[in-house]
Amino acid sequence: MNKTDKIYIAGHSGLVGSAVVRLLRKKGYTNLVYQTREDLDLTDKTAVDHWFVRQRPQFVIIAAARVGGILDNDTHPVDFLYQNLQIATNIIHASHEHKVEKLLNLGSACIYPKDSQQPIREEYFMTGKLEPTNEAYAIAKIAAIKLCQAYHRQYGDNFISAMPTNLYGPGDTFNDSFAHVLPALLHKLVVAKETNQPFIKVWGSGKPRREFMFVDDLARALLLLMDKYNSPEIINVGTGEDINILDLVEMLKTVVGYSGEIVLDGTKPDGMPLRRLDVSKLRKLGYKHEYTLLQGLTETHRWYMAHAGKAIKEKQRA
Ligand code: GFB
Repeated sequence: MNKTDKIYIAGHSGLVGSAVVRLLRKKGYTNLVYQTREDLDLTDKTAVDHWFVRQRPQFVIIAAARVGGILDNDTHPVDFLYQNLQIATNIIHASHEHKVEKLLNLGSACIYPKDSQQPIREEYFMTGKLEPTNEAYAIAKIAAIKLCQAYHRQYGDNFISAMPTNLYGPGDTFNDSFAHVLPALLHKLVVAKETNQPFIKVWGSGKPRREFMFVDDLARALLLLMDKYNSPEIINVGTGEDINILDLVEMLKTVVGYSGEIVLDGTKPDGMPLRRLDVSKLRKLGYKHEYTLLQGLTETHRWYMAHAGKAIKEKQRA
């Protein structure tokens, strides 16, 4: 991509999209286009088509999706399946119709089978049953990957798909019930500290292992893929390092400065027992993440404290 090429970032205000926009701007890309949710409903095919007619982007990065943590996925399978299918099919089809030079489709590590051998290599895709708690989201992401591959096969379109691991960082959604584990726990710990609660609840057994990537590291990987990767085959994006949930809580307690107890809530699901990506394909392209988990957590905590004062005060009043 050249610095003046027109690049459309779908989902520019979310965790991933905002990191991509930050990095593109920092690198001097001047022709970025995006639209707020109020002004462009990505689940509306006609609206998406009109947007492409007007804007004619040369490059497209799909960071837009209906996302959420394990309970949100489990409780709202229709939203996760239907909305994500619509968003992906509308943007991918419009990108073909309007001759986009290259499209990057963002998948998810949850597309891999529940009982995948670790670390998870790209070729394990479609070789086994999915984790039920996030099956709806995974099916929508799998459909988007297959659609990109179909456009490549039938028309030669350069539509690539990256599979990121669990992401976190500035701009994430922080709340108790529907957020992903890392922002949910960060939020719970800060509130517990501010309100002198003696314990916080951690869902499930605390034993599942996850691989967490700081979102600015993801953005660097995505730009590298836009420059260097031109295959319809999926490619993993992660750190290659995982941690169990209880150890993550201990790190977060240190970062936040909370010394209360941890109580396990066994009524909540564990989800996939293990999930660590094999990132050797990405490494061969010359990529290595920069943030350690501790650095990423510290940075995310700093951002959260600067932005979440209102939420904490509301909690204190409740
Ligand atoms: O991040 P998370 O919500 O989803 O939860 P997944 C990861 C693990 O953390 C699970 C545990 O074992 C949870 O039981 N956990 C402990 C908690 N305490 C909490 C808490 O307070 N909140 C949350 N949310 N979890 C997601 C999918 O799966 O992975 C998405 O739901 C997406 O669709 C993403 O695919 C990559 O990591 O299990």
